[in-house]
Amino acid sequence: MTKVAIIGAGPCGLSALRSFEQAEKNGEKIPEIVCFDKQEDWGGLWNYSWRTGSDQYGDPVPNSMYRYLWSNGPKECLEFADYSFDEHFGKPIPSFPPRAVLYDYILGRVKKGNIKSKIKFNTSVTNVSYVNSNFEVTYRDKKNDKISKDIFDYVIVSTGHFSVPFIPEYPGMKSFPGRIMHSHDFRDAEEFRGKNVVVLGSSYSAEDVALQCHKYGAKSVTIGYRHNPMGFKWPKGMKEVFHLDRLEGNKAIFKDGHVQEADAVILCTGYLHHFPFISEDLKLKTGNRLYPPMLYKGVVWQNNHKLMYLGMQDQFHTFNMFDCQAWFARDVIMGKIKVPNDSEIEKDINKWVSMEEKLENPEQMIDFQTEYTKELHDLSDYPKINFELIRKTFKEWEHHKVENIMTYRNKSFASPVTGSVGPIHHTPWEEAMDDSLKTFLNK
Ligand code: FAD
Ligand code: NA7
Repeated sequence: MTKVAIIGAGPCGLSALRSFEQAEKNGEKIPEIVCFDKQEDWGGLWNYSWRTGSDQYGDPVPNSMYRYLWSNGPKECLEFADYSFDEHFGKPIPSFPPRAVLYDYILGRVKKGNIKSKIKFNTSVTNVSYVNSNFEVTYRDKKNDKISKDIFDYVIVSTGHFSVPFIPEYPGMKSFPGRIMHSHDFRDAEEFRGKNVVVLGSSYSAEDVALQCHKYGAKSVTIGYRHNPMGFKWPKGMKEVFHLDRLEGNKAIFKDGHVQEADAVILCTGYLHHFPFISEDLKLKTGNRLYPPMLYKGVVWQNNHKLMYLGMQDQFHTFNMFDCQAWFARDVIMGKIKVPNDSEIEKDINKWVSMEEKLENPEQMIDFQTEYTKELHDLSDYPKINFELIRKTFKEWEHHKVENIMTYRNKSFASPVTGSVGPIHHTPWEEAMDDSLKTFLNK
């Protein structure tokens, strides 16, 4: 019997498990599946952990999410086609839920069947190599400190790429008297109440960590961008300045001459695609981009079609794109989709990569990833979902952010699955301090 290893039980790994479950429900004979996750429970980054550094077994903690994290995009854009928010919550809910609500939704879809029984928790995959036309997968049962090896026909890598921080060094860091940390270790903005905070970076983490610190009472927040500023209309107490030059004592000195006293520096400098467990010939090497190279349809490893990567793109689209990838991977594995010859594959990858390299602004990037997801969607029986509405919603969301970065999360959108419109939330985001599911769902 064909054996498939799925590495990671975050949203991507769960999409893969769900895709096989759906095929089985349709009466198809599915391969034997073993999923490995190094955490003690499922949900990937959405499974909040207070831990930073390493866990009780000496393994690096993958989690990068923090308290008070509200979705940074409309939930309608990530909705599962086969499991709507209305179905899970029994009613329409507002468009920007906090982490706990999305976590509940992700798990709702996979809890009912026997998916969980296929996952080995507390199990780190430590090596994947291709030997004699099979994959050898080595894994460590962390609780019992036991190493085992199994043979698989296919491997799906769904280990995420926002877990291993990229940590640069600036002059003066060694003698800085305050705290220096990466956003990967950020857990609770309350820690920075009354403090002068310097945030480095100009992408999603910089934007959100800076806003969180401001919202939960930081004295000042200064964001240092390296190339382009985010350029939002920041509220009083926040500003954006050009590139950190050095730290001198507790002062942050920027290249535009700006000097800021700092109690803490938070490096929102992104993450590494880091796969220390995969042999060199199978390892994806890429920065955080919308179309990583060497992946046919963004999924199948160019040099070995039995190896798949899910969710390795930079992301506008998330959960439903992961689903489209998973359904595609499943159909390749089950022989329903034939991978073309090498030159066709190369042509297809080059086409997408060269389009990606020409993208100039967020609207074009949204269009690009929507086209990519739509193309994948058409290749499998993943249920119908209105990608044109998702495209429109993403673009409106971008405009709302430019209009007012403090209020974009108070807007509501229509579901691409059921058409129902999310109600306006009872508390504007700026005043909503409690991120629990109970408070969010209460009238
Ligand atoms: P992950 O969620 O990272 O899951 C990967 C899993 O693989 C983990 O459970 C990990 O334990 C496991 N794993 C890793 N290595 C191994 C190994 N060697 N052996 C065994 N198991 C392993 N997306 C949104 O749609 N909306 C948001 O609001 C949003 N906010 C975000 C905020 C932050 C701070 C971050 C970092 C990301 C955010 N994202 C958001 C994007 C996020 O990447 C996706 O939502 C999603 O979690 C990606 O799923 P994944 O399965 O690819 O990876
Ligand atoms: P991203 O989106 O990969 O962005 C990384 C940011 O880090 C980007 O703005 C980079 O600036 C910046 N960067 C990288 N190196 C440096 C140095 N040396 N100095 C200053 N700035 C630097 O990662 P995020 O963590 O923001 O987002 C990841 C996910 O988390 C995302 O999906 C969200 O949903 C939440 P550049 O643009 O190259 O000038």
